[in-house]
Amino acid sequence: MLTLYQTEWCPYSHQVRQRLTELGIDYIARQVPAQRDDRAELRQATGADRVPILVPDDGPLLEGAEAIIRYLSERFEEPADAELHCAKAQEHIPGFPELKQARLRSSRRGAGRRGASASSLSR
Ligand SMILES: N[C@@H](CCC(=O)N[C@@H](CS)C(=O)NCC(=O)O)C(=O)O
Repeated sequence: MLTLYQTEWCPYSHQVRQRLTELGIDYIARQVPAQRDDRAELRQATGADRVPILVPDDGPLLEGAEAIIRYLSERFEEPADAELHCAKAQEHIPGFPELKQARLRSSRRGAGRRGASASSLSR
């Protein structure tokens, strides 16, 4: 199962969670302290102290929304209701400025995808 180090208030983490929702991927959310200086456990586990950080099952960790969203978009199939999740996000979260960024960052989806479905990789 994928592990995402994140905080609820972080807009970059929000972009990643939205993309995980669109792709139908289950994941473990790990909370981190609000202050960067207090993130010793995160530093020890990942070598980094900013969120978001994604730890895949089978490869090196990814840091930052752009790298994570690119990885997810290339690695996992786009489910039939991905666009609907996107539309619902726009409907329920007025503005949702992070969403636009997330869509831009996933624009490479389909290129180099390895053909595994979310369910086969995340369970
Ligand atoms: N370039 C990174 C930025 C990540 C970032 O700035 N995360 C903030 C939270 S929104 C953070 O962890 N800041 C810790 C700090 O600087 O104290 C990305 O796109 O994900």
